[in-house]
Formats: sequence, structure tokens, C-alpha cells
Amino acid sequence: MKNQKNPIKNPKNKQQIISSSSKESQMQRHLGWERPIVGVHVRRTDKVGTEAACHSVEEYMTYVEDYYRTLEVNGSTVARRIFLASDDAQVIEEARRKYPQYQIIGDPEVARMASVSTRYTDTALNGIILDIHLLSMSDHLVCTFSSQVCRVAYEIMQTMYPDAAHRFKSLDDIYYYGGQNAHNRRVVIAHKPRTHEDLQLRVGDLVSVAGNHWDGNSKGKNTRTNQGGLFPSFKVEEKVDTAKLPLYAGI
Ligand SMILES: Nc1nc2c(ncn2[C@@H]2O[C@H](COP(=O)(O)OP(=O)(O)OP(=O)(O)O)[C@@H](O)[C@H]2O)c(=O)[nH]1
Ligand SMILES: [Mg+2]
Repeated sequence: MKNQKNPIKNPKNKQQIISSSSKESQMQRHLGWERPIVGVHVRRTDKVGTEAACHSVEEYMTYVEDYYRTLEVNGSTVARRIFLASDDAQVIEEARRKYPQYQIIGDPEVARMASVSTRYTDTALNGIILDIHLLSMSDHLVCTFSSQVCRVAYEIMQTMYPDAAHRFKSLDDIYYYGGQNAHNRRVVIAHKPRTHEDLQLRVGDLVSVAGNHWDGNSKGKNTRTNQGGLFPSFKVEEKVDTAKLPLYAGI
């Protein structure tokens, strides 16, 4: 009985597991997948200018090149390879044109189906599942963590290593769990707005933070005034929320 419930020990399920993993390696052979490989996710279309800034292909590739140069510090030569996923097919075409020294694995047709008008079809769903899977299988990720797509790939990647915390470069947000509790910050140094974009802060105010802009500023909302805007990140500190947990005195 016990044996039947265990999918690894049950021969029928074992067969399924073996065939799905061999399908995966067949697919990787078909794509020309070899390691080391960097997974690059370029989120464009509806995201750009509304929820996130546009980053050029060159900006992503600078960090890819850094990764390969670091591998080469011992004097070896490492072939340049990326897996490129995007919701904009032009990005794959642009990268292939500008970086002929790179082997670029990526399917412009999958990216075309990810456009806003067709992304809710079954074909597009298969495309995003495959893209996230291949991003997670990469040795290193270069992407924008403002996108849930890359954060999911990174979360899956974490299951393959004791700690994958150094295996990514995000061009914008720090990692966060979609739907996480608020990480409010408490103001420790008052702030007078420098421009109309800035928040006014009093010591003790609580600020909900939307993102780090990596130029010394963060964006957030002052919960006292309900005003949103920028502020110097060093003027606030994390407010740690505590919760009462059961003591299990009998254990
Ligand atoms: N195939 C493919 N589809 C993509 C890619 N990037 C974005 N998409 C599509 O765009 C959708 C965006 O999904 P969301 O979960 O809203 O992710 P996001 O907009 O990047 O981030 P949040 O809205 O902040 O969660 C995906 O479900 C896909 O349909 C990509 O690299 N490949
Ligand atoms: Mg979205």
C-alpha cells in the first residue's frame, strides 16, 4: 500500500518520471542547450513605462559578459551562450544581430505568442511554461525582478542548489515574494522634498516601499500623509513586525 502511494517507488510513475526527464533532455539537445548558459529575461510590451522602466539589450548583455569574464579569471576560454526569453520577438532578433559572438537560444515565435493580444491562448501558456523552465535551468539569471516571470524562474532555481542567492542580476527590483506581507520602513531621519517627486518625511513615519531605484533613492508611500514619491533610502529602516507564536509547553 505504502509503496503504491510513493510516486518514485511505484513502477508506473517511475516510468513517467523517466520519460519526462528524457523528453526534457531531448528538448535541450534540440535547442542546442549546453552549459554554462545564462538565462536572460527581457520583459517589454505592457510592462514598460507603466510598471517598469525599459532596459536596453546592451544593459542586460553587460551583466552577461561580466558573468563569463568572471568564469574566465582562471585563464580558460568559455563559449558565450544565452537563453533569451521575452514577450517581444524583436528583442531576440536584435540580440542575434548585435551579438553574433553569442550562441543565442530563444524562439521568436514563442515571444510573438506572448504579445498582449495572444498571451491568453493555450499555445502561449505552453510558451511561458517552457520559458520559465529553461530560465530556471540556466546557471545564472539576468533580468528584472519587477517581473513575476523572472522571480518564479529564480524561485524554481533555488530548489536546485543549497543556495542560489548569487546566481542572478536584477536590473531593477530586489527579490520579493509576490503577495508577501508589507515590509514597511520607519523614518529615522526627516526629509524635506528636493523636487516635486520627493516625499516629505517626519521621524517615526511609516513608509510602504514599492521599489529600490538603485541610485540612492527608493519609491514609496508615506502612510501618514498618503503621499507617494521618492526618498533617500538611508533615511528609513526596516520595521520588524513580531507575532506571538504558541510555546508548545508540553513538548
Ligand atoms: N513566453 C513568454 N511569455 C512572457 C514572457 N514575459 C512575459 N510573458 C507573458 O506576459 C505575462 C506576464 O505575466 P505576469 O504574471 O503579469 O508578470 P509580470 O507582468 O511580468 O509581473 P507582475 O504583473 O508584477 O506580476 C505572462 O503570463 C506571459 O503571458 C516571456 O519571456 N516569455
Ligand atoms: Mg503583469
